[in-house]
Amino acid sequence: MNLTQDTIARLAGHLENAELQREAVRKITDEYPDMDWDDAYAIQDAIRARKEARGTRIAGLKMGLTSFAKMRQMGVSDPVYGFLTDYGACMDGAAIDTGTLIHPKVEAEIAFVLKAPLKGPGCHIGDVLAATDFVVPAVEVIDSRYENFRFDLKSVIADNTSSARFVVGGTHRGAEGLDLKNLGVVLEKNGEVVATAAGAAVLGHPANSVAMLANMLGARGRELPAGTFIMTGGVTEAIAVAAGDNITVRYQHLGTVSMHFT
Ligand code: 0L1
Ligand code: MG
Repeated sequence: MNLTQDTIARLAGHLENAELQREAVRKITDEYPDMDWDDAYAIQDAIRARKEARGTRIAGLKMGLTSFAKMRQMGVSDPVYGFLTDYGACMDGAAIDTGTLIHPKVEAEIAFVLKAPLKGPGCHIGDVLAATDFVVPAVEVIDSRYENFRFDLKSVIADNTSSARFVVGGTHRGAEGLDLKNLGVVLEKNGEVVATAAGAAVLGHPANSVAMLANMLGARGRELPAGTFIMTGGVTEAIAVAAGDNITVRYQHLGTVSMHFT
């Protein structure tokens, strides 16, 4: 690690204030070009600790930048992980207030809930499918705290991978008998199809994203407990939304998820 504990705590406060006050800031690597991956996750952990100390519950975990479409869109090359908050959870059909966000975008995702713990290293798709209780369709609303979504991977990890809101659909299915690799997803904005994809867009199969998360956490001595809700990353590029927009995502075999932005 290259940053001191004081600097990590200060940057965590800086980025969390940007979220809470809805004010975009410059990417933190401009000021700290030498920060490393451990520094970046330490800042994310410090943001999580600040929220938990104020009573926020962690609703699950997320993988980000898991599709080639997203990596290309953001000009980065590796997946990242972050956490989801209880106040970020929105019901299917919810009205989401853009006044509480900076510059939201939506991503269609496939989420997993575990019935058994998973711990890396060495976790693979077979382990994930055996440990999966069910899968559900979900839409993530990301909202980078950085000006114009201008960031690099370390800055984005520190900013809890742009996590803001998420909407979970009501149709849950066991993974057995579901062809998650070929599962089709159609994203509509205001009634027009703006993106289409299949589950394979996420690392070849969305269960690979869960395995990668278990392995990334395992490298830090952590595991995924039974019951964890995990969003596996956008199958398409992220779509910008503004007040007045309606989003509906149709998932083959898993129903629809929709929301309205006010
Ligand atoms: O969930 C994601 O893929 C978001 C990762 C962070 C990058 C972004 O804000 O698009
Ligand atoms: Mg996402």
